Formats: sequence, C-alpha cells, structure tokens
Amino acid sequence: PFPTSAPLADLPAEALRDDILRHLIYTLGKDVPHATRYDWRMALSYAVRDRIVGPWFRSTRRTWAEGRKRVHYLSMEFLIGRILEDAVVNIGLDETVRGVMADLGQDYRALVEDEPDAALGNGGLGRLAACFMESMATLGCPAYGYGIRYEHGLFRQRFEAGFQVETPEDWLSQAHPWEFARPEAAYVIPFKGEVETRDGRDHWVPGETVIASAFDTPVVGWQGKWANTLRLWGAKPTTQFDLDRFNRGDYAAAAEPEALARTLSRVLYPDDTTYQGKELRLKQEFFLTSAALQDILRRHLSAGHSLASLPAHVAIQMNDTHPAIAGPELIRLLMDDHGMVFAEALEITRACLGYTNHTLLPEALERWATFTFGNVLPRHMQIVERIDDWHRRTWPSRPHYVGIVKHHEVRMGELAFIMAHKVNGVSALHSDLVKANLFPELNRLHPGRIVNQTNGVTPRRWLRMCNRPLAGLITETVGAGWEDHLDRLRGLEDHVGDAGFRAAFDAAKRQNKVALAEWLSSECEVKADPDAIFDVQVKRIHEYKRQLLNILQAVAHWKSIHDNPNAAWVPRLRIFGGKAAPGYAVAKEIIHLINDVGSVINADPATRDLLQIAYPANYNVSMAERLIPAADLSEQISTAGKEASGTGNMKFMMNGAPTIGTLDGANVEILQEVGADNFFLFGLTAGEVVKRREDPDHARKAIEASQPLQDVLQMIAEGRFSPDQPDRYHGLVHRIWHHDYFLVAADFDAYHAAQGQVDHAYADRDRWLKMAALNTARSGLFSSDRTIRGYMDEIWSVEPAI
Ligand code: DL6
Repeated sequence: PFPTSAPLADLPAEALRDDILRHLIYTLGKDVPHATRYDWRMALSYAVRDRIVGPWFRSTRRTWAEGRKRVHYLSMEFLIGRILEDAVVNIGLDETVRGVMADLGQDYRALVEDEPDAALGNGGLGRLAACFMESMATLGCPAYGYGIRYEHGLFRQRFEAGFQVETPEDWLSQAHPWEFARPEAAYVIPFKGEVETRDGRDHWVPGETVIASAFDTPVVGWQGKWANTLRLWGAKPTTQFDLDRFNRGDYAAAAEPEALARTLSRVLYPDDTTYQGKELRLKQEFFLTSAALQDILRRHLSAGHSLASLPAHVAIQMNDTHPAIAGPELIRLLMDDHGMVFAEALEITRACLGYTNHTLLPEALERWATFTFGNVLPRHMQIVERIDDWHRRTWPSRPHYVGIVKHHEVRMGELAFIMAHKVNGVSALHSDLVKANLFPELNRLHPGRIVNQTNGVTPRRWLRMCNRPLAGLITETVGAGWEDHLDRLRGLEDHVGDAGFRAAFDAAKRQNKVALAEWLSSECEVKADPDAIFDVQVKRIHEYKRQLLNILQAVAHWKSIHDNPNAAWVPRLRIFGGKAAPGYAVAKEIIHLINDVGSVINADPATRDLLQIAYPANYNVSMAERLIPAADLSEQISTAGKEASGTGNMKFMMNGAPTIGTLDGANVEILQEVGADNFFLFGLTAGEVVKRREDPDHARKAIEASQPLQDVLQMIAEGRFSPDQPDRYHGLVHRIWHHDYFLVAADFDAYHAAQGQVDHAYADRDRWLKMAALNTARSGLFSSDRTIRGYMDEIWSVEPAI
C-alpha cells in the first residue's frame, strides 16, 4: 500500500498535520511544548519528504521496468541551496503547509529560513547542476546526479574592516533531513601503488584504498510527477580504526586511517578559477568518478543488460573537466574488471560520454603534472597514453599534435574532448569561442562534435518560489501553467501597454524592494530607499567579472553628484554580493575597495539620500533569492569573451530587471530576445577586446582620454577611501594604468555613459516599467527545461518518460 499514489496537491491538511506531529514525537522525540524551531523544521521536512517518496519510487520503478535510458550527471559541485521551500512549492503544498504551520503556532517563513544552504558548489557551474537536476525531474528525464557529500561546503564570508575573512561552513552539523544513507551502496576506490603485468594482462595493485558510501536525496520535479536521485558520496576508511594501536594508548595513530579517508569528502575545493596541483583535488575527482562509474555498471548489469549495450542505456555527462577521468576509468573497469579489449572499451566509453565546457580561462583548465597523475593513478596514466596514441594514429594532425599528454602534463580538456562523442559550450558565443580559440585543431579533426546548449535556470525556484508577488501577477495575467511552459510569459506582452498592468507590475517589484530594504538595514546597516534604483551585481568576485569597473563608476557617480548637486539625480542603491577565492589576492583587494568606498560614500551627508552602497556578506543561493526579485538593474559587465554564459543574468531578466551589460556569454542571446531598447549595452566586443590588447598602451590612452576616470583613480590613489592607510590602493591603481588585462579603463567611459542612460530611463516611470515587464515577458527561452530538452535530443538521446 505504500507509498500512496494520491495526487500530492490534494493532501488534506489534517493528514499533513498528523504527519508533522508524528515526526515531531516519534522521529525527533519531542513533545509540542518543548519543540524548538529546529524540531519543527525537521518534523515538517520529514513530513514533506514522505510525500516525495511516492513519485520517487514510481519514477525509479518505471525507468527500470521500461528499460529506459538514464542520464548520469557527474559534477564536483551541486549548489542546491535550501530544499524545504523548493520541495513544498514543487509538490503544490504551499498553501496547505502555510495553513497547517499557522495552526500549529509556527511561522513557516522562519522555519524556511532556519534551513542551512546546501552550499556544495562555488558558483555558476554548481548552481547550473542544481537547476538541471530540477528540470530533469520536471521533464521526466530519468537521471542520477553524482557528486560528493562535502562535510564543509563553500566557506562562510564575513568582513573585518572591509577585508574578506573565511570561516568553515558546517551545514552537516545538524541532521540533514532530505537524504537517505545507503551504506549498502559502497565501492572501493583505489589510489597509487603499481601496475603489474601477469599473464599478458595489466593488474593495478593499489597502494591505498578508501570506500565511497552513498547518500541519496530525491529531487522532485514540478507538480511531483517525477523524481530523480542526487547520489552524493561520502568517504570512509577501508580499515576501521586500529584496535592494537588504540589498546597501546596511541589514540591519534589509531584514528588516522579514518581521518585520512574522510579528508576526501571533507571540504569543497574553494576555487573555481585558479588551479593548483593539489593531489587531494585529483583524488577527490577520481573518488567521485570511480564511485559513480562502478555504480552505473552495477545497475546496468543487474538489469540483465550486456556491457556492449551500455550506450543504449547510459548517458554520462562530464560537468567540466573535473570528472574527465571518467574516460580512462570506464575503460579501466571494462578492461580490467570485465575482460574487454581496449578497442571495444574505448568505443563503448566514447558513445556514453559527453563533456560540457564552462570556461575559456586558461588558469581554470585543468592540467596535471604527469608525475602527480602517474603517482596517484598509475593505471590511468597507461590508459591515457594509449588513448593518446590511438588518437594520434587515427587523426594525424600537423604541424603539432594536439594531444592529451604534452610537456609532461596531462591536459584534461583535451582528454575530455577526445573521449566524448559530443562537447558543448554553454552559450552561442561561448560555443563559437570553444571552437575557434580553445580547441581549434580538435574541432577541425572532429567537425560537428562541438555543439551549443545555452544555459538556463529553473523558473520554479527563480521566479515562482522566490518572487511570489510577480508570480501571482503572471498567473492572474496569462493563466496557470507557465511554470513549466515558460514561453507563455510572452502573453504578458499584450498587457505591457495597459497602465493597470504596469501599476501592478510596479507594485510587485516595490513589495520586494521594501522587504529587501528592511533586510539590508538589519544585515549591513544601509538605509535603503525603496524608490531608489536597486542596481545589483552579485556573483563570484573575479577580475574578469569587473566588479572593479562598477565601483570605479560608483565613485565617478558620487563625484558628479557633488559637482552638480542641483541636477535631477535619481537615487541609487548599488548592491554587491559575492565571495573571492581565499587565495585570490587581487579579488580580495577589490572587495576591500568596495567596502572602503561604501563606508565613505554612505557616510557623506551631502549624497546620502542619492547614493548608497550595500555589500551584505556571505552571498549564497538564499541571498540571491532575496536580492534578485528586488533588483531594478542587472549588472553583467564582464570583459567580452570571458564569461562563458552567466545564469544570474537570466534570473534577473525573468524577475523584471533590465541588464546593463557587455556583449558576452548569454547576454548576447538576452539582448536578442529582449531587443536593444530594453537592454543597456556598452563596451568592446570579444573581437575588439583581442585587438585592443595588441596595443600595450591601451589603458594609459583610455585613462588620458577620460577626465572622470582620471579623477576617480586619483581619489583612490590619494587615499580618499582609505584615510587610515592612504597608499592602500597604490598597487591596484598602478595595475589599472599598466596591466589592465580586463580592459576596465578601455570600457570605463562607455559604462559611465550607459549608467547615465539608466538614470534617464528610470526617471520615465512608464518607459521603465515597460522595459522591466518586457524583460520578464521575453525570458521564456532561459528556462533550464529548454536547455535540458536540448541535451536530451542532441547529446544524450534520451526520451522523456512523462
Ligand atoms: O555554465 C555555468 C557557468 C557559466 O554560466 C559561467 O559563465 C561560467 O563562468 C561558469 N564556469 C565555471 C567554471 N569553473 N570551473 N572550472 O564555474 O559556468
């Protein structure tokens, strides 16, 4: 009889109430008078999770019974955020849950906010993986997500005197109610040791082993029609603690095997851009990949399928190069464990694998010293050389071979490319640049292998859940059902000319701005005026994303107000959010500058009502859910050619915030959809950027041609924003003059002018509201459902089950 197959949204309130109380008493062991907020949140979470188990079982059973092909999404990052509210919205229990919690005397919002973010990712790549999991469940695409169950997700950020300080994140310090431990799904993961040849075959004799043990989280799609599994691996020792040593009183040594093994799933690598040759990172990548592949093969074989039929049942997507060891590892498993010959193992592996590239930044493209790679994975080193040799002989290239092992390094991008049947970029521009600049020779040898799948975001979380006022208006205007048919937002266009609709759109935005203003005043002591333009740049802090350009222009803006106090200034609140990689000194200096500039500007009585700067610490998914619905302006100002796609840009657009941006990543497609009148475009194009850099004097020339920029740089250099240490930013200013690789100076004037156009447009309420509403109306293309359909058709060859 279990679980029930009754439609989820029809669940009677009494039944839910009983479930919550049952969990409170019997799962948590608390009675009502003594239950804390944590207890109520856990009881509610368990009660909601119970409801997801039904669709989860049914989905798994159907996939199994119908022998359906499954997708396996291998990713070192899943930036999930909170789960409770998302699950409640997706299974249609929002109203019921609110009512029941109110009856029980509990504030549902407070419970939602009590949940720690599952911060198992750094930024765009990890959040994309989370959106994809939700869209695959919504579309009924049978899928497993495979990742690592990091005990510590992305570090917490706080500011001390304006400087970023990192502290460990500890989301698992409380029980995690959404997962099911699966100790029976455990695999031995070997490392190091030697390869011996016996009876003409190679045998890897590992020097170390750990166990990968599974934890499953169901991921439910819109309206609970389908649910997939996110399977995260935790590391355990193969040998339990050493009793002999313990009995001899050597407690630290006795616990050593356990501590060493657990290191593998202890922390998320806190850097999404620079690459450091850390053995631990390579081990983590192999740990995830090997566990996932062993699991996939076990499931495939236990269904009675032959290994030769693997590609008919299994698609494996490598999310960036982090799991690129999947190629050699699958070959190893097929050859060494299942006796297959190399040629067949290679062919099967290539037919299963796809590779998504997410970055053109050379420092983010993984390369391992052959010494490290061969030491950690000696058998894979042999296999990589064999793949390289096969590729070199099959597709000779001139004048230089573009292979995997070169200059004593294993190049994971080339390995992933060669081992995948399809390679994709994440926006139209990015995919073109992947062809032209990243893999030109491999693209020539394998025409048609590189395809584009422009990113998307799930509208359930990023509109329906996080922006209830606007979601309500959309439903009233275009009817129900837009959440999984986002192209229906186009229906809003017919109403944009209607003053009543515009007023309602305005009211929804204002409601979000008032809520954000309140939060900001408690969070970072900024007095936010809801009538100001809420101008938001939230993302990882990186030179190429150019938060520096934003803060320099803020200084110019401040100076203009002083120079011209009687002009009709539009009040503006500039909001920043984002973390810098702990070892990225230049990005940390930019954070310091933003905070220093903010302290001076916010305290200036002459401009206080016209310009404020807010930088709430510890930007994460939950903070994005507050900021994005309240934004008026979306800052997407990367140096053209550097941002692979962006997904924040899509979330802002959906929530009715026009973009100020360069022709970079998916901005190009956003501009196409929304039209030039509804987008503040500025700056050099990707081609112009490359040309401009050929002039070694480009920055000096740009600065000398721009009085506003000269003034700004002088103020900063003189210590106007760092009176306690006037020379604090000498290095930063010097770099802009002499080493401005990301062309902050070259784009400054164009950005300054575009910001002027923003002020002008915002002052005309009707014009602004039309722009904002058209951004929402034309954002349908950026649903991750569209992206996943693209992957299903073009890369995975998987049919939806619903
Ligand atoms: O594709 C998701 C996301 C893009 O939207 C961003 O433009 C891109 O910067 C990001 N890439 C990474 C790369 N990290 N590594 N390696 O996060 O991917």
